[in-house]
Amino acid sequence: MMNARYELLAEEIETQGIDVEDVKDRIKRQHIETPSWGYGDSGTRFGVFRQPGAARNVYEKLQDAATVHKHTGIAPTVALHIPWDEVEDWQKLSEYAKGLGIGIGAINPNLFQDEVYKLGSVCNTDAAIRRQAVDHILECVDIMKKTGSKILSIWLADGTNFPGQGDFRKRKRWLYESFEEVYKALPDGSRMLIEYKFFEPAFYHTDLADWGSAYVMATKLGEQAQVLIDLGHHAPGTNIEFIVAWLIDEGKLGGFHFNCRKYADDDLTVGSMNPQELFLIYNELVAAELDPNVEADIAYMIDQSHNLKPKIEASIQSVCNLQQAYTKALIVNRNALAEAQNTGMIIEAEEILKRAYNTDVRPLLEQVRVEMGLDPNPLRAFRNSGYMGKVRKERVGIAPLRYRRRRPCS
Ligand code: PSV
Ligand code: MN
Repeated sequence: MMNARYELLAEEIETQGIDVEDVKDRIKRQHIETPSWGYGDSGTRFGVFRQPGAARNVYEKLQDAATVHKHTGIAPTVALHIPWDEVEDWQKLSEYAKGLGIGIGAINPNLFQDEVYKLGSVCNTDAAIRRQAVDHILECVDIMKKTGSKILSIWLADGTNFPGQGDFRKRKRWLYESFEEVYKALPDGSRMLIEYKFFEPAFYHTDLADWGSAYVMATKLGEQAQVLIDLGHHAPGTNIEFIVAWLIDEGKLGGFHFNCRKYADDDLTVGSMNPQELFLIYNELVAAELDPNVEADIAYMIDQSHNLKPKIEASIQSVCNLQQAYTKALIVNRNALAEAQNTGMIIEAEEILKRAYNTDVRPLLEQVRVEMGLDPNPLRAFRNSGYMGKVRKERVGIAPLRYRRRRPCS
């Protein structure tokens, strides 16, 4: 079934020499991973707000992730955080995910909540604590083997709060030693993604502060180590799309944590406030994707905990925002852009990007969804499905502490 709005848009895209069928194929192959921690009750350090029907354990989180995939068609994996999502039988959990039509994605160790990590994990001055941290990451490597996950995604809370508190060079060497041990244990064909963040919970320095420090570690470790960009982990004004381009060019961009920041590491919906920045990031990603000389394998993951919005709806909305940004980047007239860049036509270059960004791609996305056998409006379809009413009745009682994210409440 074709609609007139789609046909008009397809024609406009084709007149720029862009193959609409190719654009649609790429949209259908987009893969966004949602995080298990986006489905359980969570909050900020000021409090946790409960949502009736929120997932109480990892099995229910998988059910919700599968529901997001069912309505969007492009969210077939879910990231786990250990020990929040720890189970006795990993085989059983993988089978359960498979039965729901999804897979287990990245495994995220937790090196920040245990009492012993107060003064750091792999950068702690105490060798026994560093050992405990490495053992925990190795346990996560083991979980990768049991679940078939190909990605170990590491973020450290390590850092210091006061000048003189730590020896930067010593800490760097401890960090590398620990990562090296983990790297050697990685299963074949898997990757270790190193996530940086320049603040919080440490505010004087963090040991992996920026893409440069993550890049140094990933380069020293080898091919299986790459950098992960979390959109919430940069200083205001940072040109993230430039970082994206550089890391891709060095073969070191391994993955994303999508979210949206206004001030700091906010869990806001990706693209909710700065959709143009998201488009410019995707513009670099698509430029690389279409370049036959670039080899990149990038894991696109969301890192958002929804405290105020209904969780599943917020996940569907986030996935759709990413789909929209990707689509707009796919319809950039790249030949014309290269020509404008090569001839110093600054206004033309900017207008070419704006033309794509300002295009209402919704008719194209609706057409793609229909071709994928989906409802053209995923959010509406979810709301009409009766899923929330059903789980609200089934999911009574509070999740045990270990399943909750951020500040646990009593
Ligand atoms: C830290 O702020 C972070 O971005 C890391 O990715 C963690 O794993 C995640 O949030 C969950 O707290
Ligand atoms: Mn993150």
